[in-house]
Amino acid sequence: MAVKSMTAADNAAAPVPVPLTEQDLAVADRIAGTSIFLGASALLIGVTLGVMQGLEHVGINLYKYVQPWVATYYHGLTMHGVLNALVWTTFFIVGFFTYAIVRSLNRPLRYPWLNVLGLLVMVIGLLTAAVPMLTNNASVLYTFYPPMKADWSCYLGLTLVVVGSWMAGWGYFFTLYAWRKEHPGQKQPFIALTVSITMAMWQLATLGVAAEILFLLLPWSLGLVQGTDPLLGRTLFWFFGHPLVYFWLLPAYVSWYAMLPAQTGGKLFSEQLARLVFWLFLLLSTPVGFHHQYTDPGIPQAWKFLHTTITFSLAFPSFLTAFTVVASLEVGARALGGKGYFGWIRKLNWGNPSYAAQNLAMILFVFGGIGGITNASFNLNLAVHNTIWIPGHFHLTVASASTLTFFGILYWLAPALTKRKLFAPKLALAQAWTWFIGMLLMGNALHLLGLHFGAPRRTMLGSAPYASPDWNPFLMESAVGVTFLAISATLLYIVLIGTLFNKKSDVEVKMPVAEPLNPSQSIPKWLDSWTPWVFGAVALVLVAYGPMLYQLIRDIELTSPGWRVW
Ligand code: HAS
Ligand code: CU
Repeated sequence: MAVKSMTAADNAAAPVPVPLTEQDLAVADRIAGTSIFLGASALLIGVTLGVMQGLEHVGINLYKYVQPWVATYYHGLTMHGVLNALVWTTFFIVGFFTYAIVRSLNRPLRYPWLNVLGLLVMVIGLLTAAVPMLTNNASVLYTFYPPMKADWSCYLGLTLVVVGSWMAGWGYFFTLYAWRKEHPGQKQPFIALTVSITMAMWQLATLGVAAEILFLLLPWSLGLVQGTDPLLGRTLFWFFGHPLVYFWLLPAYVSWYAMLPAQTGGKLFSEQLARLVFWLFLLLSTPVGFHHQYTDPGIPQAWKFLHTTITFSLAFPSFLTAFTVVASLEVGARALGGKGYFGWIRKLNWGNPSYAAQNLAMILFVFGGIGGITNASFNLNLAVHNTIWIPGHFHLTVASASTLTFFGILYWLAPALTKRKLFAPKLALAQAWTWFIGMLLMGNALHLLGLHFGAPRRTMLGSAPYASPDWNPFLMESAVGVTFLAISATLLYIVLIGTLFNKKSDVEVKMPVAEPLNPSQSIPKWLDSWTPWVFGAVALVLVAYGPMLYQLIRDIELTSPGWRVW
């Protein structure tokens, strides 16, 4: 059944659509610009620390130059993970989505104050968490596993960042809801829908970390209870931790499906498939957290196996994405005269930094994705878990598929927000390629170090007494990659700061929007309605987590004392 068309009666009852004025756009863009600016500032510190870590592994110790700001390797590693993986991503995504949803719906935010408040709460949270982190009172890494114990203000700050991002999501839901009332019977615009699905997934996922912090970590760090239960803490964390990675990925997918084809003359190959992909992510993203806990005792194998099975189902929408997005780009390249099985690839818009960055991100994700499937394979996981293979995996995913795509988005979004020309597009292109080469080298080296030698993750390898000389070629390969990344990050900030101060552009930069290849293709109702997917997602979480969580909570033992291991 296709989405029903509007009837005269529907139309008469519907509220009049609210027009989008320049002032409405200015409000949304100010939220977007502030959020992205803060995210990019966090990333600047985060990547600098990353370069220091990479060079430490080949014995170049830069930490002595940054005392006391970065007291130890682990102090730096914590800030690296939090600033890059949590702060940069969340602030960028909220900014990008706020910009995109009003354009997609051609309607102002329903409650702009809610989105402003959301950003404010995120900023207060960031500042609250920054104090203990900068002062080395929360060096518990970005996963903050108990029984390592941080200062309470760190947990509170992170909670506020999450609550602020919830508010941003509520702001989008109200806006989409208002649009639906005003447009009865019309299918929801693709970008607004996928932005909202991503945020709905995020609401469900973050319940895990909210419960972990509110019921376990905060009372414990405040001294209200004496001990904690690490297994319950980790379980609640990974309830959130896996869908967190899709919160990073889906904004990139929004761009790959709905924007990138337009940047190379392509069309969205199948809107039906694209919608199905996002609904599947809502359905399947959360009940898979045990694939991070294969080696945890106390969780029966059967539950781990169930999560393995759901994880493999969850790889399916990414396979669909590989097919649909590549087809969407190929349409464009062939229209420009591209020929042959692979010859068309040359006709893609490689000269445009925004396009090139995102296509390079996709290529790195092929390797990141394959590594993910390896990780998920229960017994193969034993060979790589807690080795530096895992940082190899996540630098090809969050630091490449997501982050390099976000850079590509910034190359049109920064000019759109600032109304200034992109500064030095050639440097931007060089930035994309150096990031690509850097991540390729570092990613390859870290995977091999983990797999062949069992080199551990979260470790100062440069001063590890057990490090064997056999590791050196790979550590060197990684250091060369890190050097490329350092150059790339420098170029990024030259381009971004240059754009901020560049002359005003006379050409207005707009959000690229890919047209569907087959506009007459109707969207079945089940691909446009929320109810089955939301209920399905909640039900699956109850089935896949409910009994285990019940058991862990029933048998809770708040006996583990807190550790300050730094
Ligand atoms: Fe993962 C650990 C499994 C995807 C991030 N993952 C991590 C950690 C992070 C992370 C941060 O099962 C470390 C957490 C920690 O600190 O402990 N991951 C998976 C699986 C997938 C996956 C099955 N991960 C991601 C994404 C991330 C991310 C996405 C961030 C954005 N991951 C795991 C597991 C662990 C794990 C275990 C725990 C390991 C352990 O032992 O601790 C899947 O979603 C991957 C599916 C993806 C694909 C690729 C599709 C390719 C596409 C591109 C097409 C482009 C083409 C090129 C063809 C199947 C869509 C076109 C070229 C042209 C020229 C046109
Ligand atoms: Cu995962």
